[in-house]
Amino acid sequence: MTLSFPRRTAAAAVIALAGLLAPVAPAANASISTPQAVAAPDIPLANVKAHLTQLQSIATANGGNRAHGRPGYLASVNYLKAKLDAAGFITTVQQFTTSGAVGYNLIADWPGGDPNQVLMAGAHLDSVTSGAGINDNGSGSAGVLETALAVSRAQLQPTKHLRFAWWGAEELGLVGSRYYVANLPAAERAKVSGYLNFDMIGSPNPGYFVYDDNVALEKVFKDYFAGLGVATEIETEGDGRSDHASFKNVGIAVGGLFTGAGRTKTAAQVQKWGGTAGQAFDRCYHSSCDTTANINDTALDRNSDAIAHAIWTLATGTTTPPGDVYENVADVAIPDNGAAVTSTVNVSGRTGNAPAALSVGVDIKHTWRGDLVVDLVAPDGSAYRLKNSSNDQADNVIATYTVNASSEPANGAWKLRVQDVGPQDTGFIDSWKLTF
Ligand code: DTR
Ligand code: CA
Ligand code: ZN
Ligand code: ZN
Repeated sequence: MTLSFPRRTAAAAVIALAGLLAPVAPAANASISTPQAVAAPDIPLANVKAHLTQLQSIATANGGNRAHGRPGYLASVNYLKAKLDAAGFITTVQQFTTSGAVGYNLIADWPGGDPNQVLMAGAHLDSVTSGAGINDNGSGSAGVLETALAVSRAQLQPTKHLRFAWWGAEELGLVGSRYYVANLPAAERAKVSGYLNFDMIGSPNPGYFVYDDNVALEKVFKDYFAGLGVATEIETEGDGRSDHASFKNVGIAVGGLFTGAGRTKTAAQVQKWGGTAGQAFDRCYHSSCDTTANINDTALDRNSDAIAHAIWTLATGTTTPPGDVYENVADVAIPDNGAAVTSTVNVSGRTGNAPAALSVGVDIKHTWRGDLVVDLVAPDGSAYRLKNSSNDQADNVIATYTVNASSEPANGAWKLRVQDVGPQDTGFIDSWKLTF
């Protein structure tokens, strides 16, 4: 079937030709002077698990738990504080009393950043008395700790001021975080631009739940998981049941992640996440079996990396930047049922790696898109499948894909590769673009 497509005007053809000959500079609307979000590093799972091993040892050496008012809790505070002090944080231990015992909040400020824009991330460090509390909430504590240490390793100079916190006596009713917020002067409270909470992020039968209290913060996490190809659901098991509630109650924007507690995973959720239907997300919730054996490594790794993504994204850009667009508008004919063709975009002048959520905008004109296989090819040749062939008989592929390209250096020749693998239909690449 021969297809005639309205060809571009002569003027556009000149632009198209230019597109072939030279990289298109970032679109005019991209403001290079605006501090751009910097891509986060990978958070090593082994480091996070090493913290969990330490917390397990602390519990084992202190009556089997790390609960408020017990020696295991203060030993946990001292372990984290030593790590943070050695990494250059300004740490503060805030004392409070509840249920007849002294409790402790550990606060760690990273020097620098705008003191009037404070981004906070936190986790409760206490366990229940019945066990070591490794998933609840050693997992969140260790993920936040390792992200803070990654900030130090990177000597990050964020736009916002970063403050990390580990709360005492959450299990007694969010006591530590409530005490912190209640004793934060109103002028200081007003400077907190957001609080991110991480309570249970390594459940053994995990779900991927994102707090939906604030749309912008929720989007940061949803975009990250979309880049991994991991479906998420909004967190509904516990509005108000963790430390983010202390901040939300005074009007501070909150977000966070959760992998589930005592509720059971449905068959539909197993379809998207794997695991076991009809079984609790964490069968050892608040039990003595909440040990280092009660962790799903994939969930812990993904969520720890998501914490870092959120910190880097929210703290290093003044707003969500429009992104720098690199586009090629040259038409490239796609041979019917033939060899793959490519269209190149040259990226230069950037620092570090591409983002975990690299946006790939594609505009391909074709009358039987099921014939088409589409890949993004990174400068080093790594291919990322965007679209497989199918029996979809509709026209055109006009779509935006999100690719986790965080392992790829940003600069270089990126290619869109398209192959028509079925007979009797042809088309062309009309344009495509990368948005960083
Ligand atoms: N309150 C937490 C566990 C928990 C239950 N539901 C949610 C929802 C969101 C975060 C945490 C939780 C605890 O037992 O520590
Ligand atoms: Ca990781
Ligand atoms: Zn708990
Ligand atoms: Zn918890």
